[in-house]
Amino acid sequence: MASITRARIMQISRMLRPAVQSHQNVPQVRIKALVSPVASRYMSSDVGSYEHVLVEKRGDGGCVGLITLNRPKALNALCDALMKDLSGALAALDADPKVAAIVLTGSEKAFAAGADIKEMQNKKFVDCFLGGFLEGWNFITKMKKPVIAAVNGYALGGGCEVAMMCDIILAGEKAKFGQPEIIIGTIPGAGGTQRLAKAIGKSRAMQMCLTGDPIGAQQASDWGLVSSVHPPDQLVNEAIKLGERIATHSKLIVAMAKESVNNSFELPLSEGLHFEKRLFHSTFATDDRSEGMTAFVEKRKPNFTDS
Ligand code: DAK
Repeated sequence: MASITRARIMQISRMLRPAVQSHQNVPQVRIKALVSPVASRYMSSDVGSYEHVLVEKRGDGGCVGLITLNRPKALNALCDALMKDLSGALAALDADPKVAAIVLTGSEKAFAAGADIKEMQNKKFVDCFLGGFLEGWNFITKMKKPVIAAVNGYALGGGCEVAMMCDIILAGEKAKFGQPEIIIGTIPGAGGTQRLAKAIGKSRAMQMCLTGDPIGAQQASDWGLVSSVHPPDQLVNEAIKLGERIATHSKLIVAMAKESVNNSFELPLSEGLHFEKRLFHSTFATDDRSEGMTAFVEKRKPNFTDS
């Protein structure tokens, strides 16, 4: 794989910015260049091998991409280099036509214990504000394909926020979700006061952010933060099975459904409903909508072509 320098990524990104802004179609092979200039600082130049994440393809025909955060000595603390690796791995799997869903996991002890406190320790306000410190983590939410977080162990601070940027969260029985930033004199900065409040409600989010105390997997399930809880050693397989189930559908229509659900967090209800209706109408311009309904009527399995 030819290596691409950061300067080259920035150059391509600048060249494409007008096209992106005017919503023109840009081929998927240029996916790296579609990432915003801020996010591009996290881009890896090599889509195949990484220092801090492991990438595999699992499931039927390799239809599920599996990314394992792999910085065990630091409990997968999300240092800048790890986030850069994660961005590269996600972008590569999102662009891979064989992959229908992506599972993101860590170790049994830690999904991720937060942003790297040692990298933050000596920062000053001016470094953070003018340097755009930790900006660009949102790249996780820009994936077209569903991203499933399989959380074992600690998901704290930025770790909990990364899990919440995913589309679905499955938890191992010993998972711990928390926003402990208050304990180290700061507040969540990547969705811990926003996505968490939307997921579990104001009172519970307030309690977690103001005490810094974590909640267990069952509590997270009862509060609606996670979809289901599994024995730790079966968690990743369960997530892959879920990815395989999604992979039986049209990738194109799955991407539309994902976009529409995600827009429910961004838009007022009337606009969200309008957006949903327009996307629903749009499915009638696809071969897969036609194939799906025809297959139902003919009592056979659909043969989707993602078109
Ligand atoms: N950063 C750096 N190193 C960490 C770490 C972290 N978050 N968490 C753990 N480690 C390291 C420890 O320093 C230790 O390293 P050594 O001392 O061995 O070199 C090693 O991992 C093992 O940790 P412990 O010895 O502490 O292990 P224990 O089992 O005793 O305790 C623990 C596990 C998870 C309870 C504990 O490590 C802990 O409390 N960790 C810190 C959790 C935390 O406070 N997390 C929140 C960090 S603040 C933003 C994006 C993101 C963020 C902000 C803005 N923007 C987009 C603007 C996020 C902020 C945060 O996440």
